[in-house]
Amino acid sequence: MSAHDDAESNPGAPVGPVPDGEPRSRPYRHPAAGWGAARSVAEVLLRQHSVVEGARAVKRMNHEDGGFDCPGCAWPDDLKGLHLDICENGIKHVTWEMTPKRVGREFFSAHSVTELSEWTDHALEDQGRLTEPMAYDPDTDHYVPVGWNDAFETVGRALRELDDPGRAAFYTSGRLGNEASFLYQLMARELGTNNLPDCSNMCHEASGRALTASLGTGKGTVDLKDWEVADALFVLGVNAASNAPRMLTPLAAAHRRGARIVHVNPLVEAAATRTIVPHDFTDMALFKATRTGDLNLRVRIGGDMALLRGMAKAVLERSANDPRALDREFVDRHTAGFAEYRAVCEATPWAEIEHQSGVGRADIRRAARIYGEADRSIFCWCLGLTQHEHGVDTVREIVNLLLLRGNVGREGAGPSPIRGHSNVQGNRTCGIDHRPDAGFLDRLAGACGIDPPREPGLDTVATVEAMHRGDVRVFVGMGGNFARAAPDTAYTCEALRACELTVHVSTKLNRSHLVHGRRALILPCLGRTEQDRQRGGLQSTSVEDSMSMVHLSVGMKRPASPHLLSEPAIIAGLARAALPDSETPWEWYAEDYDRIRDTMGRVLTGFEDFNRRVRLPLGFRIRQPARELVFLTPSGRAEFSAAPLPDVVPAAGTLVLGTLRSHDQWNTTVYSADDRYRGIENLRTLVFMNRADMRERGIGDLGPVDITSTARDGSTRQLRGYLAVPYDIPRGCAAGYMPEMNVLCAIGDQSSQSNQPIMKHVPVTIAPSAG
Ligand SMILES: Nc1nc2c(c(=O)[nH]1)N[C@H]1C(S)=C(S)[C@@H](COP(=O)(O)OP(=O)(O)OC[C@H]3O[C@@H](n4cnc5c(=O)[nH]c(N)nc54)[C@H](O)[C@@H]3O)O[C@H]1N2
Ligand SMILES: Nc1nc2c(c(=O)[nH]1)N[C@H]1C(S)=C(S)[C@@H](COP(=O)(O)OP(=O)(O)OC[C@H]3O[C@@H](n4cnc5c(=O)[nH]c(N)nc54)[C@H](O)[C@@H]3O)O[C@H]1N2
Ligand SMILES: [Mo]
Repeated sequence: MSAHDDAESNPGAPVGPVPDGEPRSRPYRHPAAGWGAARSVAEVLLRQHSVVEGARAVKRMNHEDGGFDCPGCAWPDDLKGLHLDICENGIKHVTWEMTPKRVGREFFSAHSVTELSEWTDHALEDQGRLTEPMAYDPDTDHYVPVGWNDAFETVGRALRELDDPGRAAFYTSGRLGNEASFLYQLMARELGTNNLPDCSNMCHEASGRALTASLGTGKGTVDLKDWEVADALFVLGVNAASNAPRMLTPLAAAHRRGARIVHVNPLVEAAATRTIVPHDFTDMALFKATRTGDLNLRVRIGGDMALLRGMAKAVLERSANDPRALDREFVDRHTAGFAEYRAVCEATPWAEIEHQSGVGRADIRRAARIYGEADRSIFCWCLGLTQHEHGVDTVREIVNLLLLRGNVGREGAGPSPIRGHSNVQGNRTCGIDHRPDAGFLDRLAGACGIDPPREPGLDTVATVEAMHRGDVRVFVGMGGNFARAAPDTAYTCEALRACELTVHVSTKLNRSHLVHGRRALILPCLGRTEQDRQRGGLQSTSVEDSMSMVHLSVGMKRPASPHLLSEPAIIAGLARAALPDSETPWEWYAEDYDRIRDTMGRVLTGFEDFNRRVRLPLGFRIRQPARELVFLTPSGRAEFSAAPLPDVVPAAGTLVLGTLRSHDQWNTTVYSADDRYRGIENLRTLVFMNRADMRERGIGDLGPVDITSTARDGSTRQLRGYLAVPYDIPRGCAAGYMPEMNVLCAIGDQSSQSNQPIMKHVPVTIAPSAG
């Protein structure tokens, strides 16, 4: 065993709640959503003692006439405002924030940090909302109350004392509103660093890089109106029923109007078969399910690029007899690199495509036929495609395929990445980016009178490594749960502990508060559901969804505690303390967010007249040049990419493991130990395996196993005593839950194309538990 063995790898305690029954696994045979979802919501409301208020809040969620944006996923709001645009997991998420439970100073004086470290992550968050700023006291090993001004001064002094601003890192989790994001990056850059790691480094970094290289636009080009008219929808590597449940509605609608839907996933997830449309109450009453899939391709983990290339090969083959198979005019007028791409498709043998994708050519041809018969196709994807070494090439392969039939820049067609956190896309738009482009920095300098640094900053993995080396001394986390979310739990925890100061702006207690630097602060903030009153009156913040719609979110609930500050106010306080002579009007900004928006309107492309447009019903859409056939690439055209296929087939005796979410969790927040759509009860420390792979290793149903990962540098990491669940997953593939399995993801194993940690392709061996 290496230094990373289990005792050190586990930061103290399990993530999920202590199950209240025996672990169980049985096939789930019902449609997605419907009454199972309704029951699950009722249970959550009851558990959080918030039936009346929770139900009232749900009615204010995602409403076009004001109301707050669901802090759940980034799926866009229903354009017509016809539906109560909500879902089971959004409701769970909101209720979790709105809980009446509180974590006050008495709680911290009753429990030392060492004691809390033994609690499960679930128990920590379940204590309720944080209520006042707390500072770590090393003498007593307790968090003790601290005033806001003292807290700001602690951070300010630590930042002022650094010999280089690059010794601080400012992490963002994707819930932060646009206005706060803008202030946050302004603070970092005025200090002199681009060290702005964010959760996007772990989810859609590959998508942004790929779309920028291919189309000159780092975002999807379609919106919900396009979803409503597409003839074919391809859904790759996303567990929609759990992670973007509002997508079930357009999927079902698409099927009803005759569109074809193809799912590509090693697992047949709940959204891939049929759903009871979540807010269609007649459907619910009649238990009437709508199909949401025509074809399921069970690709091997990492095999998507080969599958997509196979589809392209089939399209090209067909074009020999049927010229309409290829949109030659589009290719000639708008693209570059077609000849090379065609050559690489022709040169890739079917046998290799089948071997690498794990899908037979007849099925690939079937998918290609659906694509070829559709006038307008949309491809959407999430982490199943991005968290791989070759994530960028795979997303570019999607674009290749779209370009062949001119499926970019017109109605009902195009690439549609499914973003994760509710405002992760907005964070980037507003400057949370460790590799800012020069134009943005120039405009920032002009509008804000600062001299921003030009050299790239650190992303998430690089930040962990720099903290571990002692190069980064101050870590500020604006939301999120860095200790659990980042790869290589043991290493990341060591890195956080090596810091001089760790600061977390949070709504709830989590693991990252307990894995702290020499000094540490917890700064509690308002949640999105809460009223944000500043000197200038009641404030609203804006967010951007997966489809580039920017709109306002207004909290309606009384704050969880009178001592909470808003995120913009906290950033302003930190900035003033760190930059006492700054000419940026930090306090003035925090009094009225319209003022921040006015400045943003001068810096951000597409945000002209921001304050007026964001108040239009449903807000406004940021222009995507590629949608208008304007490609901001070096050639001025959409670029094909002719990358070679990677070898993703596991070596003999090994498996590849993908880490994923259960239905009952939000990233590192785990609500229960159940995973309804996968038929799991009372169990999170599991690994899904193909039955034949289990048999070959002498592993029985729910048998205990040890899972050992081998990193590129040869080091190994292990989880012991997990239970093997036989599952319908391709041979050679295995899957289990994040964040528990982050223990197995080596810090250095990141994609050379995007620097994204490779969280869906971890080489492992699995053997019956040594006991
Ligand atoms: N309720 C809820 N909603 C969420 C979240 C949550 O935790 N809970 N998290 C939010 C965030 S931040 C994000 S980024 C998104 C994440 O949303 P998802 O991307 O859906 O998240 P994962 O659970 O990681 O699931 C990845 C999916 O990819 C599949 N997969 C794994 N490997 C491969 C592969 O090689 N190829 C293909 N084609 N598929 C593969 C898995 O089987 C799974 O269905 O969801 C957001 N929404
Ligand atoms: N192995 C593996 N690891 C992964 C992934 C994977 O698929 N596999 N997915 C990665 C992805 S895509 C992501 S996005 C990351 C998620 O990483 P993070 O975004 O860092 O983690 P979350 O679990 O979403 O953060 C939860 C915490 O956010 C705080 N919070 C909640 N609401 C608010 C708010 O309104 N304001 C503030 N300031 N704080 C708030 C609460 O204190 C809560 O404890 O994990 C990544 N890690
Ligand atoms: Mo994410």
